[in-house]
Amino acid sequence: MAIEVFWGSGSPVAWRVLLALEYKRLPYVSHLLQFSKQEHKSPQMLALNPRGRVPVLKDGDYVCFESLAILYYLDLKYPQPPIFGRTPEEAGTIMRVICEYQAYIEPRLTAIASGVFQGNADLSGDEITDALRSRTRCTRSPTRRAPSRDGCRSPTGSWAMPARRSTWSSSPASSC
Ligand SMILES: N[C@@H](CCC(=O)N[C@@H](CS)C(=O)NCC(=O)O)C(=O)O
Repeated sequence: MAIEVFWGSGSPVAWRVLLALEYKRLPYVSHLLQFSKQEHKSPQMLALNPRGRVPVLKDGDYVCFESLAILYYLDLKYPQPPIFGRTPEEAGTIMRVICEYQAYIEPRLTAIASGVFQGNADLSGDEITDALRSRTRCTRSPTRRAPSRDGCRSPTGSWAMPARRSTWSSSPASSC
């Protein structure tokens, strides 16, 4: 039975799942739902995901939602090629970047996207600028803090600390 994916246009978390399926070259049936018609809140969809959000993945009788949970499921069920690393060190670094993204970047991106697309940002112009700068710093961090073979120790020897700490810890908005 083919994998089915329920998703919505413009949803980055849904793109995660589509990208993973493409990366793993898994055949799947795509169900593009119309947010404007509230198709993701239909009784059929709420039966799959009571939160009424996408993406949702169905693989035979198994149903999964939450994009990262879906990726994790896919990686265990269809291991090649792996998404979450080939070694414990790679896995640790990948998970660290995911956790940093979720904790420090995503809330700011959501605020920025909300301001840009819906015109209802809670942030002032200065805060948006700071959030954008913060995002840029975080995006660069994985290469700057590449792990050595003995784990997540950075080349400078400090544990997961940024190379130029002063630029990361100067204000609450740049806490990543
Ligand atoms: N943490 C969830 C987020 C899911 C989510 O918020 N999806 C949005 C699209 S990006 C959605 O379905 N929004 C429709 C709604 O809330 O009505 C994940 O990673 O899957």
